[in-house]
Amino acid sequence: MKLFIIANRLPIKANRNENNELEFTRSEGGLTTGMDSLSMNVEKHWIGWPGTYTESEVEEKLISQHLEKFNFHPVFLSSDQILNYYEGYSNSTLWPLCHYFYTYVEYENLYWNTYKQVNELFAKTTLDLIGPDDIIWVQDYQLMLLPRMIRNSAENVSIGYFHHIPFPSYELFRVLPERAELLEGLLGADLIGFHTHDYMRHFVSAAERVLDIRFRFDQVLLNNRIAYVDAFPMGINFDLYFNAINQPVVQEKVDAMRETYGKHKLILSVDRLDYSKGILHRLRGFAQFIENHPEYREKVSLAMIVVPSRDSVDRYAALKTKIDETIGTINGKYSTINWTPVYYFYHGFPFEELVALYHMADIGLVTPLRDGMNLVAKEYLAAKRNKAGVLILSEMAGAAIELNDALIINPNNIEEIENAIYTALEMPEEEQMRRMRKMQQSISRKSVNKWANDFVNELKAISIKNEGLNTERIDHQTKLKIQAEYRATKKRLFILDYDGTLAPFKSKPEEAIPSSETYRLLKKLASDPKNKVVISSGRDRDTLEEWFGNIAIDLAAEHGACYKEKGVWIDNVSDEVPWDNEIMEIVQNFVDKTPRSKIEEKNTTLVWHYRNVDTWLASLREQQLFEALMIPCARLGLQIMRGNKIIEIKSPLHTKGSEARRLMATDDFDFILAIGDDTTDEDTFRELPSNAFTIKVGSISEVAHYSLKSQSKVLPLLDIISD
Ligand code: GDG
Repeated sequence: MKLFIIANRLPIKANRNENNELEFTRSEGGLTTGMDSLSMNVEKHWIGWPGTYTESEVEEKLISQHLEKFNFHPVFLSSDQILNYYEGYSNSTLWPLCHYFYTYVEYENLYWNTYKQVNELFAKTTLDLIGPDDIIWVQDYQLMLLPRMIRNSAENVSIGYFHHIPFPSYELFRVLPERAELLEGLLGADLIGFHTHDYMRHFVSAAERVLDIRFRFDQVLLNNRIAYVDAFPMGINFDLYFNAINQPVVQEKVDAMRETYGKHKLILSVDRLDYSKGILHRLRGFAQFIENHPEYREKVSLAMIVVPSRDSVDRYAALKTKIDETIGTINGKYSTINWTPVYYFYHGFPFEELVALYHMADIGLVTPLRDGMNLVAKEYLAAKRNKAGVLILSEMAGAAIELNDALIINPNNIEEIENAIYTALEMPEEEQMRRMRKMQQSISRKSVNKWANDFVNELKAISIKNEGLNTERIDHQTKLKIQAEYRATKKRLFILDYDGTLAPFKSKPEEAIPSSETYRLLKKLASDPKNKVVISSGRDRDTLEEWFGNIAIDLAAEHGACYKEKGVWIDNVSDEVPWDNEIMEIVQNFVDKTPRSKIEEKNTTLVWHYRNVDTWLASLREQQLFEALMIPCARLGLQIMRGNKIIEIKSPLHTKGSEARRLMATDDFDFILAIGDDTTDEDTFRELPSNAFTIKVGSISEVAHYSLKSQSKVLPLLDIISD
């Protein structure tokens, strides 16, 4: 078993140096640390872009050969692909949307087409490498289509996906023209992880509404595979930051910085250049603080590290200019001979210097307008070994859910930032230490190691569950076994459901007319005198008679309220409809207030159909209707049944189960086969003896012995076994 981690970038960068030789630089991000610490004994492989362009196949080969020694598998991309897939669809469409910067979203067909193309390239590389027992873990929004693409060619492989940025609410996500493809793409995974429960909730609601599927809390049944969603808040390598100050080189840096900054209090902020990080809000908050608190002038400075990122994208370049200007204005206005209010660094720092700054800073100021998690906040806390300090943290960062001993602010309120800086500066050291220790305890337990282990362990457990589901399907051996029994027996009973079984389930029931293949097969079965063939359906008598009246089979309409045997229709119940005006009015009222739902009146059953209703509204109305009907139906002794996108109100005297009982009593059958897709068919399965072949179509059932993956497999199955 191998673990494949698939991310946009490999944790290594290939480059040509001045002498035109290939050079490789490792980058040890949080993800690499998390993966390295997986407790399970598994061979790890990475798939991703190596960070360089090359047109030469020879060079590609050279790079691949070098990287493969470390189990790194490169996906080579052209500069156009990076422009349109990475800077384009990923960073100019998905990124602003997921961070609620709605007006920044760019819609370009070229972006989307390249995004699909690059995801396909990743899929191809992956499929060439993986075996059936391997685990695949896809990382982040650049590869949202990948889980489905892999699943399409490797049905049973175990796939996880983690979304590192926020998942927006449905109302926002729906604006994307490609929303359905993206959600479908993610649902190719067995486990979809987010940093917080809120993102998870948003994803579930978007998937339900866009794809018309229904989750049971954290899981959804898709084609005999259950996909799960869960929250895994990502942590950091706590020990690395906590122990850093013990390294002499870090201590030296701290001492040197002390010299530079004198006795000033130091506020620190660290981010990649991004509009989601609230950098301008932070500067305004700090400026307002020094304006309104002159007593702190010359006593506190803000050290702001901005790591260059995506600055070839116009919007980022514009942000950079604005930051430069704002800092210029603040420093121009408030600087003195002895004091610079804002120290600004537009470059990355080596780890030792960054951690020294974390350790030294009196305040960590983290003010994103939206942030999936924000690891800087956690790193700042971890670097404070026996050292006081206050974290000011935006409530819009995923980390705010865990770090409630920070000073939590809303970055859109500049006054809150100003006040929090004041509170932090005035906070007694004892209280600082108390809050710090509590948060350190929490982040040391929830490290990045735990994050990676939790995710992979859950993914493995899900794969085992999904494997279990798959083994219940009918394989070739089972088909032969049924066929052998068929041949060896003389009195056979077939109980066949119609909609979703003999015919595909249609949103408009009148469109589900029998195909010529259905007729051919029914006639084939009926032509053997040893067979008794019954279509047992919820449909009304007239429809069944119209479709099948001319074939020598039996029929049971409206769940057995009436049935046709040897060419004669027999009523099981009186002609009178069992419901009254009150019930009719209730259902009618629900039709009126639920767009796209409808009522169907059969002889003995009243049906409320909601197949075409928005999923969220449908589940609300279904529950409300169920409750509204309970008392009136109890008064009349009626049964309320939840079916496939319907609620039925009917007499409890006849069900598909009672019909099965009746059929069983008509002869001494030595071969029974029942097949159906709905919960009502489970009533049939329940009544049959244990040696009957009971087959559920489309999903797994606790009652049926076998399952078929889809309706399209039903007719071929019946054909084979009756040969
Ligand atoms: C995305 C999501 C989510 C920064 N400057 C320097 C430096 N860094 C390192 C930090 C930290 C990382 O970069 C930044 O991580 P964040 O989590 O703060 O933010 P994003 O880059 O936007 O990450 C985010 C994350 O994915 C994980 O899921 O938390 O919400 O947007 O580790 O230390 N490292 C060094 N020098 C620097 O100057 N050495």
